[in-house]
Amino acid sequence: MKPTLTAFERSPDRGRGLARDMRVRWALEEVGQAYDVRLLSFAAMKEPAHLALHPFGQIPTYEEGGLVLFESGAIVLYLAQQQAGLLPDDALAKARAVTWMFAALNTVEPPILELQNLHLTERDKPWFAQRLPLVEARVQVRLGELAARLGEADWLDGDFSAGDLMMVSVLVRLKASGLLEELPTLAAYVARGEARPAYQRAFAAQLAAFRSATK
Ligand code: GTB
Repeated sequence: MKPTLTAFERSPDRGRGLARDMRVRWALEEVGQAYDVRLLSFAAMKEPAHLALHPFGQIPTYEEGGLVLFESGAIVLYLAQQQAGLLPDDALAKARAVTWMFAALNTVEPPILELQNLHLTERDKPWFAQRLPLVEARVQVRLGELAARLGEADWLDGDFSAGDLMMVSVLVRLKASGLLEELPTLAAYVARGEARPAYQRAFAAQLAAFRSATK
């Protein structure tokens, strides 16, 4: 059964692949699962039909037969558990890959979100200039720790896994900040993720959706 994903009709990132449907699209491409996409306006996301799928009125959601999932992490984990290609077979290696997924979502993404929200909503506030270096420093601490663990390896724990998919998805949100470039091994890690054919296909699909909505 072909699953259906929801995504922004007109992503505020203008097709730069920063919205959270991108990580699900990437996972679907990695496991070779064809999918449909239902594009939603901001208004439609808050209507009862969508709230029945997503209690917080957000994207992405994932529908497959009678199954409805929300939360990009849960969706990627489900896909990785159902189909080969994103989690190792060995139980302990699998647990470590899942740990990296949680690390991406719970430890690395929050300070990155804080930085993005600061830029988005507090740029005109009198405290912005004082707060910016503090928030950037919190991101830099996490990036430094992550770079130390990655070392010279290609991926976080052996072969590419859903842990790397999630970590790269979180780190790409920093591209405009210049902070990634301070750590060349992390910048190269993100570039390796983006160079994967599955990432490229997912990126192209979400960009095409944005372009067709805005032409
Ligand atoms: N924890 C949830 C998950 O991982 O699925 C978070 C989902 C979420 O935040 N969805 C956002 C959303 O639906 C879109 S991705 N927002 C609308 C709302 O809450 O009303 C977040 C996002 C939005 C825009 C950009 N951008 O423009 O760069 C990047 C990321």
